[in-house]
Amino acid sequence: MAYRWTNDLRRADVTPESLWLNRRQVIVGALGAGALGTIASPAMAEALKPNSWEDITSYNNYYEFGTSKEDPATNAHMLNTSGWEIEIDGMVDAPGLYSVAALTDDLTEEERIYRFRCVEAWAMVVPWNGFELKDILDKVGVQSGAKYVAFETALRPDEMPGVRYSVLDWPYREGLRLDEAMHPLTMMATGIYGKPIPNQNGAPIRLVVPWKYGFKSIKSIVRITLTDEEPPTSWNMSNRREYGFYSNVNPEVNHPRWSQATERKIGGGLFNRRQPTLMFNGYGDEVASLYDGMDLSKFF
Ligand SMILES: Nc1nc2c(c(=O)[nH]1)N[C@H]1C(S)=C(S)[C@@H](COP(=O)(O)O)O[C@H]1N2
Ligand SMILES: [Mo]
Repeated sequence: MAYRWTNDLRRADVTPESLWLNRRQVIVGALGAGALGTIASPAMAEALKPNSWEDITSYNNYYEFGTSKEDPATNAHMLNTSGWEIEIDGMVDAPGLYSVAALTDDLTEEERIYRFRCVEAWAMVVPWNGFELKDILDKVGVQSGAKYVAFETALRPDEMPGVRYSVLDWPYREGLRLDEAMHPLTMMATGIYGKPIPNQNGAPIRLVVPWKYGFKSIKSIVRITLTDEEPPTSWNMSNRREYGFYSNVNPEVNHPRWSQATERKIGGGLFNRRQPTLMFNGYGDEVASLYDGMDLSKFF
């Protein structure tokens, strides 16, 4: 991938005022050409406005702390994130146990405002702070035979009350194809709204892949493994009919129990309406080419 993605969606751009002026290209980039018809509507402005800190940190999915949306905010303080280390192994030149600081110290932290879409058909807009995953992987040297990246969340029964229930096969595991992992949109986030990322959102470091359903964005990562085989992932292991490896946001492929055609943004004000879900969550211009020639109803 030769280019670095630049974030042109900034907080000031998503106020209704600036929308009506000249931020057409921002909207096109964020929502796709299909949205042009409704560009100057308050509903569109609402759909692009970052969610409040309160929304982002009190309505979470982090099953290690319980399965209801309020559980992580109540329980995640139990996780001790000090001295956090990530094991990086498999097909890399420099495998080892790395502190977060060692992996990120010489990288420039960026803010990127991403739309986030959960498989349950709700959405948020989050201003993340963090780094491109690619910059971290480049540091350890990905070997030429590697084709996938596997991730694991910490598994600490003493600090995670939810893991005594076998709702998922712990530790929480996720994976990406190597080209997805190296894509400039793929981030390792360490902050939100310029503050350290709260525990319920995946402290101290979590993945963010904005064109995929939220569950791919694995939290509190302790292990990254480069491999030449598609790695097992927690949701696919728990229900392979409902959750595929790719899990790209796709309004045309429904989850067996929910339509994926529309979404509702969490919080929001007067103009918050159900919106059509966009292919690849609106990031199609950047990522559609990764899937050229693939049948996305088969590789869902
Ligand atoms: N370790 C871990 N990571 C996880 C989850 C989880 O249960 N455990 N839930 C996923 C799901 S389903 C979603 S929608 C997002 C939610 O991220 P947020 O709480 O920051 O909005 O985290 C994802 N990452
Ligand atoms: Mo989710």
